[in-house]
Amino acid sequence: MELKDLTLVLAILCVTTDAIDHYTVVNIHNGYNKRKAIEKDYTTTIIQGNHPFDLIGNLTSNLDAYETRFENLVDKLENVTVKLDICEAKLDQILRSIDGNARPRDCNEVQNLGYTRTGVYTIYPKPGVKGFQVRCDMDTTTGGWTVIQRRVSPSNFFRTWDEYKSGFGDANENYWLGNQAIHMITFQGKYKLRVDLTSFENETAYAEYGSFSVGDSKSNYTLVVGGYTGNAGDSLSELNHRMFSTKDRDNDKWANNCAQSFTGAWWYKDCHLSNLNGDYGNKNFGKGINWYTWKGHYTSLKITEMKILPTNE
Ligand SMILES: [Ca+2]
Repeated sequence: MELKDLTLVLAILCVTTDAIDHYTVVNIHNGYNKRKAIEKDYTTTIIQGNHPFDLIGNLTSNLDAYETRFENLVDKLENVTVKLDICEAKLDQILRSIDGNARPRDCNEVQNLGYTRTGVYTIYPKPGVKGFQVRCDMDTTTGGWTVIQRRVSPSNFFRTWDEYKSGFGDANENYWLGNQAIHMITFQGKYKLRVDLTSFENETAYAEYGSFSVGDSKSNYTLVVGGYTGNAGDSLSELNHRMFSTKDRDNDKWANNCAQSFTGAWWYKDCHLSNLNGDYGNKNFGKGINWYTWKGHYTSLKITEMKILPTNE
């Protein structure tokens, strides 16, 4: 190639390159313009409120509102919880006051109130009558037994009419509940009697009577008893319809005073097959704590308990 030709080629190349550069610059310029247009478009839509960013903004503010409402609900729920706690405390107080004001008429009702431990409780056999303490046997058979007599150690039961009327002793140790109280309890419903006996050899036996009641003071606390079952033998039914006697009040069928002669107090006839209020440990004929059909008249028993339970009949 001659120099003239080479010059021509270079000239063409230069023109082309320039043309390319110019094209590039134009394209860049167009791109810039397009970007500006898009920006302008964005700015317009944001001002008009239609932009997705604005929707997010709306959602955010809605979310804030919901959060506030949720916080209010949580506050209200906390208030309700506090009020519910107050209600629960009041209900508990009411239930306890009902329990405290409950007036069980006997140990069976004491048991029904939920007290299941053998021990001393207060019962109210009659409306308006001041309560008094009794021993409740919650362990024998079904539990709920109202203990009316108890001998567990040397103890003086050779007492007067008035003492037997109102009762004496300690319900946790040796005691007679009292003829007036026994009358009140056994006249508020139908009761059965259970007699639990223990010898000094620690043998045990019992006698149960399907019906048992004690009349009022005018009847001299007449015994009504019947329906024997058990393994100690029946040493009480023979005294059915007998009046109570003490050393100072002779209501028996004997010429002399049974209570005085046999150092006790009982529903003596002429005189007895049983003498549970007799002289503790006395082995003389008929003077000790006797249950004739089990241990005869010469054996004084170590432990005795007389207890009553309402019957469904
Ligand atoms: Ca007599």
